[in-house]
Amino acid sequence: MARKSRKLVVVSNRGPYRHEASRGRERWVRAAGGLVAALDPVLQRRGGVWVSAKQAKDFDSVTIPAPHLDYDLAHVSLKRGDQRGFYEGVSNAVLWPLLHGFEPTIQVGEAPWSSYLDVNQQFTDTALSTSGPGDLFWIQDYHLMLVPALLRAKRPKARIGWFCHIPWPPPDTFGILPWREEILEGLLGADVLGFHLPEYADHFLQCVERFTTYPVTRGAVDYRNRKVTTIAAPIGIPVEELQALAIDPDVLREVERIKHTMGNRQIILGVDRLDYTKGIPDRLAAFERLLKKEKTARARYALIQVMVPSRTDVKAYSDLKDEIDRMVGDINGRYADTGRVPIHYLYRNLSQRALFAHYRAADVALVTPLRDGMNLVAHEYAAARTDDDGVLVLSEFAGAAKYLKGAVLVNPYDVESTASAIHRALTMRQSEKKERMRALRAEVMRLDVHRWADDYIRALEGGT
Ligand code: GDG
Repeated sequence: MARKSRKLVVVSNRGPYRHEASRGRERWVRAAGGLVAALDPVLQRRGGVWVSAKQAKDFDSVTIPAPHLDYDLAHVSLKRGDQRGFYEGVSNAVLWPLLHGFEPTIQVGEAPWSSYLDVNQQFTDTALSTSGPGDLFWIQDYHLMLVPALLRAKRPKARIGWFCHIPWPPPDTFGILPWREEILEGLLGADVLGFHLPEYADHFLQCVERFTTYPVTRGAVDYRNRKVTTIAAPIGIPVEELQALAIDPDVLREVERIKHTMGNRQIILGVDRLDYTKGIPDRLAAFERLLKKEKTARARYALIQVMVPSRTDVKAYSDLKDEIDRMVGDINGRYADTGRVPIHYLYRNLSQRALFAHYRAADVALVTPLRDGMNLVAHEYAAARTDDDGVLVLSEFAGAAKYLKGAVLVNPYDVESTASAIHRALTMRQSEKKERMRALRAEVMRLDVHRWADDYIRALEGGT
């Protein structure tokens, strides 16, 4: 594919790959998580540079040409104290729960706001040093909400975009933030602000109306002689590539192995980063409810829960891990038989091949977050099911629920009805399953990540 003339500069806290060198051997590790899953294939196709925080001690803060990548990596070296304050103290302890609407979890009191300012400045400096006039900046997510205005101060004519991978809450929730005006000013340095849902973009504009004096008209803000446009741009996955993976002969062999291991039980699958927004305890409670009310369930159904370690230094996350460990132990203790446990709990990062084998082996995928910007696991499950089999049980509070019409929608807070929905999915007629999965797959194809990126970049280039 022909490369566009304007270089794309993606800026995000977490980079796509980690470089590891030990005992003379080198390797690059790809980070798990929705942002990387979406943007890596886009940059592989289009080229450009990805600016992110240095993840390992042996990185230098210079652009590293990575020979097997079709784009460059540039790194920001953060001091340990800045990293803690910015990442753990502000981004994860305040902004993440705030933007997801988890108000009681927000720890705003002692939050080191100055680290957030400093780190956003450092990202800006690196982005400037790896780019030239005319390049396109695409800033990602809630860690870097001041970067658009900081870039604008140095490159007044640049085209700058920002994308919000998580929800944006209504003004009453956003207004909790002591730095609400600073954040809005930071974002208004951009030309285009992207959100997964029209609803999140509307909430953002309501916040601008409530907390600033800038006029808002038809999806845009009149900001100091510039127009800042908001767009709904639902993210997707690289469908073609992932479908091919799902039917790779090695993956299909692994599918058979998984099914064989689980005996004749139907498989229910959950795949999440460890996070309180993902609703894992509520999901376990719903599965337990099913085991309790359906007498034959323990002989017929098994849950495989894959949970990727995440933010393990943050207390809310280690507490959640303890809670989930206890619940799994408790449910397995009560419902296991010798040689057969109801919950298979994998606390680790699986290879993408193993992950897709699990999608393909699962009769039902449970994607039941309490709140989620989009949720790409839902998309991936549908992409893996080239056989039109399997049922997706999806929370109505995931952004994906607004688009993926073939799913069985649930309210994850309602344990009883979630248990019934799981049972319904497990016992659904083949014809209904096929019809739903076809609808789901058509929608996932429509939302392909390359189309998401093309649409966004077109909007970003639009103003020149
Ligand atoms: C944020 C928003 C939004 C998971 N386990 C393994 C593994 N994964 C990969 C999945 C998927 C990704 O991680 C998770 O993506 P999600 O979208 O579900 O969630 P977040 O990480 O919270 O992402 C979210 C997203 O940004 C994009 O805008 O959809 O709402 O919260 O791709 O496959 N990958 C591998 N092994 C695992 O065990 N290899």
